[in-house]
Amino acid sequence: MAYELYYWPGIQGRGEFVRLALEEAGAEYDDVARRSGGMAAMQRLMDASGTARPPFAPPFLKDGEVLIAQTANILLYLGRRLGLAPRDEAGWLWAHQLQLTIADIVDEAHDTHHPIASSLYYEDQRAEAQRRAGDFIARRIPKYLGYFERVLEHNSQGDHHLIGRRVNYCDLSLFQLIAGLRYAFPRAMTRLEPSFARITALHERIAARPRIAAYLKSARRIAFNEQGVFRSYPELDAAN
Ligand SMILES: N[C@@H](CCC(=O)N[C@@H](CS)C(=O)NCC(=O)O)C(=O)O
Repeated sequence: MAYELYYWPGIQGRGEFVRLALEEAGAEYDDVARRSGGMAAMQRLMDASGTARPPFAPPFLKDGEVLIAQTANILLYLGRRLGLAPRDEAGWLWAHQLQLTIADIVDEAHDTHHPIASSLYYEDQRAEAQRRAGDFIARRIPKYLGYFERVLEHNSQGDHHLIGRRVNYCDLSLFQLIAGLRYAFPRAMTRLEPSFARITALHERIAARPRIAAYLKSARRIAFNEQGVFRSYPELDAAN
C-alpha cells in the first residue's frame, strides 16, 4: 500500500524533507493534498473530533492505520523502513538528533521573514525581519553549518555521510537545507560556503544520486517560491 503524505500543495516547505526520503527509496506514495479533494481530506485528518491522534500541522504521513506528524518523527518512522537510517538504537537516536537540529535551523530560517508572527504579512514585519536575517547570516548559519561540517569530519566511517557509510535521511535533509539557504540567501551562501567544503560536497553528491536527480528534474519537485519556508527577499540577503 502506498504511503500517504499530507502537505500543503504548491510549496516544498517541511514536506520536502519527507518527499526526498520517499523519492530516494523509490517508495510508492500519494502526495494527497496535490490532487483533487486532497485538501479536504487533509483538513478532515487534522480535525481533532474525527481523529484519535490528530496532527497539529502538516506535514503528516499515513501508513495504513498509522498516522504520524512532525517532520523529524515521520523520518524516524520512515528511516528504518526505507533503509535510510542506522538499525541500532544508538544510531537511530543519533539520526533523530541530527534531524531535530535541522528542524531547528529550518524554524530559524522561517523566522527571518516572519520574526514577529506567522499570521502577519512579511511587509508588516520588514524592519524586524531585516535585523533577524542579519543575525541569522552572521551567527546562526555559520554556527549550524560549522556543527554539521564537524559531524561529517568526525564520522569514523568517512566524511561522505553524516552517519555511517550509507546514505541516510539526514544526508538528504542537509542537502535540502543547503538548497533552501542558497535560494533564500545566495550572496551570503556564496561567501560562507567555502568554509564548509564537506557540506558542499555532500550536497553535490546527493543531487547526483540517480533517483534524486530524476526527482529534481520532475514536475513532482515544486520550485522554491515566496510562500514556503525558504523565501527569496534580496533585502534580507543583503542585510549583512
Ligand atoms: N515542528 C513541525 C512544524 C510543522 C509546521 O510548522 N507546519 C507548517 C507548514 S510547514 C504549518 O502548516 N503550520 C501551521 C501552524 O503552525 O499553525 C514539523 O517540523 O513538522
